[in-house]
Amino acid sequence: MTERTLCVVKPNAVKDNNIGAIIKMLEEAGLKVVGLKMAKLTAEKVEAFYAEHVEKPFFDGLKAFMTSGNVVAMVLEGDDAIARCRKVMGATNPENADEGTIRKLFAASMTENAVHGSDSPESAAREINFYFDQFSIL
Ligand code: IDP
Ligand code: MG
Repeated sequence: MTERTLCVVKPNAVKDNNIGAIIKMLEEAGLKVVGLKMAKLTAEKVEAFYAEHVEKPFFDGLKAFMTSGNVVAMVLEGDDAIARCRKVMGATNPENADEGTIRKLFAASMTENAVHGSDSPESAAREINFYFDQFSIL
């Protein structure tokens, strides 16, 4: 089923000049970029985006990391885009990520794990709306 997902290149991967490599991997997996922007998140934005994680012990570190530099957000479209994107991303903990995945190649740690990808149709809709208005998506 054709669907859309939100993928975010996190600050470590932007700093390491891996934006292009990451988009290339997603495109080669059959995903189409239909929205794209660079942004710098505030603490308030990170708290809103990661609302389900604010009480977690790792949240302060996640917030410091996600506000430490620029991110690149994109809307990806394709067959089973949500699962497809997460497969290319690899496991949350890069130590558990499969060879050839984005996180295996470009993550620095569990927190600095290079990319975000929506995990359900509901999150995808909310997260796309978080970064993009209707006039900036194809
Ligand atoms: P996901 O990004 O693979 O969907 P989530 O569990 O939704 O993983 O966690 C969101 C983000 O929070 C992760 O991508 C990672 O950056 C960070 N994170 C999650 N769990 C931990 C942890 O146990 N230690 C440090 N950072 C974590
Ligand atoms: Mg998640």
